[in-house]
Formats: sequence, structure tokens, C-alpha cells
Amino acid sequence: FLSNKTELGLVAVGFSGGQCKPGVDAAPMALIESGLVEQLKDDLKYDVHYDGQVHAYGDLMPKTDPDYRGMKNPKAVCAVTKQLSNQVYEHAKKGRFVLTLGGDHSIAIGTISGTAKAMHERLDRDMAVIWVDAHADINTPETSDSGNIHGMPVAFLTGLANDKPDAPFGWLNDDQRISPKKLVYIGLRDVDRGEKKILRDNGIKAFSMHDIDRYGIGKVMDMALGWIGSDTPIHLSFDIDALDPMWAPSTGTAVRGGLTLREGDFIAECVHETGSLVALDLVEVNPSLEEQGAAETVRAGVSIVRSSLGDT
Ligand code: Z70
Ligand code: MN
Ligand code: MN
Ligand code: MN
Repeated sequence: FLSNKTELGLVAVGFSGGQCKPGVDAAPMALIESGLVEQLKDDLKYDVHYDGQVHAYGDLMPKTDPDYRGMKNPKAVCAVTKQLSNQVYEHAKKGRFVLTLGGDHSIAIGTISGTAKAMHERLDRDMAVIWVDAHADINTPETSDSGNIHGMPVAFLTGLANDKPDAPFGWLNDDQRISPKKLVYIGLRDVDRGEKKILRDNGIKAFSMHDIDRYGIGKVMDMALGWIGSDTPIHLSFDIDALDPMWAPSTGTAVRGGLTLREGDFIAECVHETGSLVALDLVEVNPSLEEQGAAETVRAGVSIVRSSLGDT
């Protein structure tokens, strides 16, 4: 009921303005060059709708982009996510599964707002989000130490950080947001003090690496999916830095003590098995950061995508 099971919309987003390290914009091309699209078509039998380009949104880039509320590149991130939101929405409203290859995690402001709007329209239902990440990415501009917007997308998507209508993320409407109650984190291990307070104050469900050690990934997935409940559309936003640097070294903020590749694939498989997965973001692969580890990180990314799409 949630999506047409063989139709897939692919959006390649070569954008790195949500953080300061160049190179993450090269990830979509690296993933595609490794044969991802052919694998989706030939192995997994998807009808892939892809415009054949990695979007860099050069025409949307502002001439000057001064900090706003401490945020870096606010105009650029705003313009890109607003446009991306429409691209994702156009696929999702046709019932296609939407696969977005980033880019840094700020792009989730675009992808999740796009699917949330389509699910509100098509199903009159709130969508759930499973955010797999070493980080919570729920800083408000005021709690952020870095000013990097890739550390803030969840705050804007849940409405915990608000913006006036004429400010950068003032374009986000209620039907493009998600409820903090329908958000579940998996893999956390590098959460800022201000973020911990936001998670606590809002009763947000989070499974840290500590929880995975204690219960095992199987039980954690049972609890995560139980929290969401059945018949709820799910958007999976997967930051490759959730994986341990042993499997994904080439990313902007590698944090030791993460998921094994097998645990990452297992999460993706479990979410696929629900039949409720409507979209996947794969973000923060940065092929330029590690000479040795780039190919390995791209391989890990491909594996997560395949697992989310039903490969076993
Ligand atoms: C920190 C911040 C972050 C990814 C780093 C880090 C956020 N909490 N996210 N790398 N992928 O800057 O807000
Ligand atoms: Mn088709
Ligand atoms: Mn992230
Ligand atoms: Mn992260």
C-alpha cells in the first residue's frame, strides 16, 4: 500500500555546504561509477527513474552567504534543500521508492520534507524516520558549537528549531515536518551536551552503541520497529559514519566504536522487511578523505543501499 514495489526514483545530490570539508559532493558519482544503478536494475529488478545527473545546484548558489544565527552557508543549504524537497516529492507522490545519494546530511532537510509531504497527501499519515548515525544531528542554531547545518537537520524537520517565514528554513510547512515521537535513532555515540537535553526533553527514542552492546542488534531492531508500529511509512536516513571506521573510514567525522558492516546491513534488511520503507538517504561518504579507504567506504555504502532494497 505504501509504494509501488518496483518503481524507484534516484536523486544524486553533489552538495557539501552543510559542513566544511570538500569531497562529500563526489560521493554520488563514486557510488554510481561502482555500478550501483545497474545492480538496482539487473540484480534487484527495479524500474529506475534517474535523470542521469549529479545535481550541484550551481545556479542556486548565492553570491554572498553570511552566517545567520551562527549557521554557515545558510542561503546555499536553504536553496538546495528546498529544490531537493520538490525533486523527492515528485518521485514519492507517484508511489516510487526514493533513493537519494548525498552529499552531506543537511540534504535530509530536503529529502524528508519531500517524502513527509507526499505521505501526508497520499496516505493522510505521519511518516516515521529512522536516523542511523554516530551523531544526533539535532542541534538548533543556538545549541550548535560548529555552525555546520549537517548537525541540525533533525531540529528543523521536527520543528524544534523554528525559522521565521522569511528566514532560511522558513519554507518548511507543517505537512513537510515529522513528529519527534515518530523519530528513532540507531548507532549514536557522539552526541553534544545540548543535543542530549533536546533528546531527553522531547522523549525521543534513541538506541546508542551502548544499547546495541547490551541488547544486540536483533533486539534493538525489534524495539525500534515496535516503537514505530506497523502500517507507518518509514524514511531511512543512513549516515555512513554510523559504521565503524574499520568499514567506512572515508567520512568527514569518523568516530570509533561504531556498527559493523553486518550490523548496518542488518538494520537495512529489517527495515526493508517491514514493507513500509518508502525512502532511503545515503550520506556523508567522502571519497577524497582517505586514499586507501575510499573504495572500501563506497563498497560499504553500496551494501547498505542493496540491503535496504531487498538484497539478501
Ligand atoms: C556536531 C555538530 C556531525 C556528521 C558531524 C557534529 C555533527 N554534533 N554530523 N558529522 N555527520 O557539528 O553539530
Ligand atoms: Mn516506471
Ligand atoms: Mn549525520
Ligand atoms: Mn554523523
